[in-house]
Amino acid sequence: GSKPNWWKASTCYQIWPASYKDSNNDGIGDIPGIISTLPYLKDLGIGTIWLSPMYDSPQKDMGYDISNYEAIYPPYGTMDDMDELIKKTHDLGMKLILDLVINHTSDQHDWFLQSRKDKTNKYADWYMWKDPKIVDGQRQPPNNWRSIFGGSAWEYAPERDQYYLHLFVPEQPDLNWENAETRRAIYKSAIEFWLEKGIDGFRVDTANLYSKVTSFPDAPETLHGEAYQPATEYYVNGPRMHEWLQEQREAVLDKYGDVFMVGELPGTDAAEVLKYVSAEAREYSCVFDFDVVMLGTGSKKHHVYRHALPEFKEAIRKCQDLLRGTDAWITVFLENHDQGRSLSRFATDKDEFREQAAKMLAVLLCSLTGTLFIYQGQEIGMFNHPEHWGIEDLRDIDSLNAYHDVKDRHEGDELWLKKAMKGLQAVGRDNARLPVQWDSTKHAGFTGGEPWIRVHDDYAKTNVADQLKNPSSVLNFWKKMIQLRKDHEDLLVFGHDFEVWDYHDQDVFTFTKKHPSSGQTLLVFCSFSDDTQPLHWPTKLKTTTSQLLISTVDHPQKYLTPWEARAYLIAEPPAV
Ligand code: TEU
Ligand code: CA
Repeated sequence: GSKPNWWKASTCYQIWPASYKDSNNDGIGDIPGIISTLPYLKDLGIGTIWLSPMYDSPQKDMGYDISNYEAIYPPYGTMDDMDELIKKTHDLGMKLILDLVINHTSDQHDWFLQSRKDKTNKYADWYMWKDPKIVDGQRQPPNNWRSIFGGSAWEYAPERDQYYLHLFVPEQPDLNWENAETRRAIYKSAIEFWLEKGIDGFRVDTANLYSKVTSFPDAPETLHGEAYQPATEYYVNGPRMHEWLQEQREAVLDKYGDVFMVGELPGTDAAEVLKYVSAEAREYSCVFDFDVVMLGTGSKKHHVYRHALPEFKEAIRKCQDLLRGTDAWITVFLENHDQGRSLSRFATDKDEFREQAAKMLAVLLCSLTGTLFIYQGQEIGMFNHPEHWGIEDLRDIDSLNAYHDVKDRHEGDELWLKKAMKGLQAVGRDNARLPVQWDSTKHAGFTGGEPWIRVHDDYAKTNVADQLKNPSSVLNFWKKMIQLRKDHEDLLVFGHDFEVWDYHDQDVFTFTKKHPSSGQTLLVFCSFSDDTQPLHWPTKLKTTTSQLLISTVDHPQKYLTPWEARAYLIAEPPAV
């Protein structure tokens, strides 16, 4: 049909339940806390809420280790709370999507508890079991694959005298998608159970890792001298991915209408992305492409470096260009629960420029084509934790493993530990998982109890309550930008022919894109500089009439002040 998909122009907001809002003062955010803020999200202009895992879980990886798809983690609330959240979200005219984590379960999921018992039970083949490799009479993992969170990707289970595969922590065994019965059980429990309750779709976790190269060859040595090696070529976009996603679409999703499926697609280049998201394939509605958020990262956290602005422009162009001549759809995002804060990583968190920079990033994001995702706290300009925080302030298993990996390999050497902490301060996942700063009272109004993770030192200066009162706050600017995106939907959400005009410029990012039908052009300037910068007005647009659409400053000049952004509407089609 010609009716556009509802999820294309909907602004999405990601909630990380543990750190969002605590309603009963046990120090942990919860579903009633979320419900209490729905009017706030509605008022901000949010159309869709993505709720990170709230399923029952031993919380080895903050709920990405699910022990029961059909139950709620008790500290987050009850199934009644969840039903109420679904209803109230819909009553306010918003949509709700959940996290779909089906590459692996928790080792405490009943399927795995059964599976590990012996080699003959009903669930014996539901996970990826392999015999040990015997080297010099010693038991070894079946191959040298490295877990994404460090160490071997295999864990020994004496009950079966076998190893099972875990791409993440040992408590996250990988499901065996090769088994059709397992796939059917996954669809039923993880997907249909929730679609029956009326949710509107899923953000699909590790959406391209289900299919492994089942001969399980050793990976080549890329981490010099280490026992376990990155093996992504054997499990990212594996041989049967597309077959299974099409099965999932036909057997399950098509029964429920326009279900929004946004896949997380790490380690995948543009050509490969298209196989998942072309409107013909319909495997996913769109995906999170990692070109931008992976900038400056390496295989270890402390390999992080500050990218140059041209690399950032190029990564954004690459994503926007997925639309060129295709029927695909894309997402726009700079933050999620796995990333450092965007202000710190891509702009600046210096005191004097932070507000301007946060508004500039809002202009940038709201000007890009695709479904826009913002992450809790981004709307008030939260930024990374201070450099003086120590390892005892961090909670994330990925961060703790990264730290101990450095500590073990360098025998506790102080300089190495400093380096490890520096990496985590820049890209550690806890940065995004600090409590939302609701007001300037104790613990930032997140909880009346003791928060499960340290509150950012800055909460008295950066919080929702103060920003709601201040018309020129970052929060009110975001609200204005989200509204502008709606008012100019054709151009801002659906515009095409993205073009960068100052590719080599290290200080300013200038781009244009075109309205799908009217001939209008959007021209955007974003400063990434602590200094005043000249405007680079594209020559071919010089003779046309322009109208200022939005600016981050009250009185825009002929030049850009530090971290300023503005957008113009160019009325006529530029003469070629
Ligand atoms: O992340 C998948 C992923 O590829 C991660 O390894 C990511 O690169 C990493 O978090 C960076 O440190 C998803 C979830 O988003 C993440 O939170 C989970 O921990 C992971 O899957 C396992 O479910
Ligand atoms: Ca609570």
